[in-house]
Amino acid sequence: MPEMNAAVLRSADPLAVESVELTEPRAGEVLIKIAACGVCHSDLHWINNFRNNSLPAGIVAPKAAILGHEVAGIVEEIGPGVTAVAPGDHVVVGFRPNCGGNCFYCINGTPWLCERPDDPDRAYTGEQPRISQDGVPIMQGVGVAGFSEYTVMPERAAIKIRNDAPLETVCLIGCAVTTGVGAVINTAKIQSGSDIAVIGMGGVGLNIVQGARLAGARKIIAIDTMDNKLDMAANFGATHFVNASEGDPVEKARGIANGYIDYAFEAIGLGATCRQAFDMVRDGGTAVVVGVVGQDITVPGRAFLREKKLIGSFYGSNSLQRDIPKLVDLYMDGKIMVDELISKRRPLNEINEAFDDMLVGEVARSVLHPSGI
Ligand code: CXF
Ligand code: ZN
Repeated sequence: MPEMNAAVLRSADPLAVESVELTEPRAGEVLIKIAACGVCHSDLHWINNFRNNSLPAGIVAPKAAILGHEVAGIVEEIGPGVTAVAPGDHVVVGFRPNCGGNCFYCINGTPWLCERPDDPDRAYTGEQPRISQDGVPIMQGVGVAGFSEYTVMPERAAIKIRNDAPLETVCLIGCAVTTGVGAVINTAKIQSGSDIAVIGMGGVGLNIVQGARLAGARKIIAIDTMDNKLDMAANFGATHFVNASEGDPVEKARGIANGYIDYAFEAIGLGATCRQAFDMVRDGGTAVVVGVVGQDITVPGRAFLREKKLIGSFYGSNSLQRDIPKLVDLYMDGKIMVDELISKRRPLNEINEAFDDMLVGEVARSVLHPSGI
């Protein structure tokens, strides 16, 4: 069994780079050498949940986990029967692969909700790892184990991209870009000329902003408590700015759009900010929850008499095989910005510093370079 380095999470601080073992790719799987992995807020949620023993229902926390799900790399080896990619192909990894037509959701054109009937051991959503240490399995967080030199994934998660695209940048298309741009284009399907608001200018929020620009929104109102993040939003296409620590953001945003915000996107993951998104949209308007919300969301029932809508968006309602190569092309054509999301690059052994930066709100995204390619 090949050995590699990976940043391993255990219940005590800090994460540590350790040697672990990886299985050879089985039928339908590929081994990917990881060039770059973005550090996402969901990884931090995972760390907190892991330490508080509050992982999603049904997941039993093992002793250790490897996080990281915003990955680009090069296919090194393929298992029996693989046809989608070949060794040497450049890939962006989709963290929630779909079965491609064997479940209710894929048959009905909603592959981002795939139930993975072909993955009975739930190998790629973290429960059944392909990585171990001294024979003891290590959980793979969201399923990709991107904070490692290599990962093993099903071929349908390894999305082949053009090989002139810089892996060190397009890794962000594995999560933040797809989630944010997709929320606007695929989930909300906003009409051009819409007035929209976005709450939270992290990696996902900035991508919602640029998705709205791409879709031809008129007013794009960026909302955050930090001025440095609002400055970044201007670069991504926001037209108006609300510092939520100075007065009521609902009132301010509504004032900017004369009371008629068509769509408000929540990209933080708090019940209170979801409520703000719902309150600020006009009658008939839509609040889109993009953040990962662990709490209940309470909204006034009477608003539904005015046809207000509250909807969810998961992974940008994306179809990996269609949307990832498309987003790479949009980036290569200069139509979406990705380099500007990356505030810092670090080697794998600086992973704790990357999380420290995230906590103080200093970076939109840090990118780790686990294998030196
Ligand atoms: C998350 C969404 C909830 C499951 C884990 C991944 N998305 C992006 O970070
Ligand atoms: Zn993510």
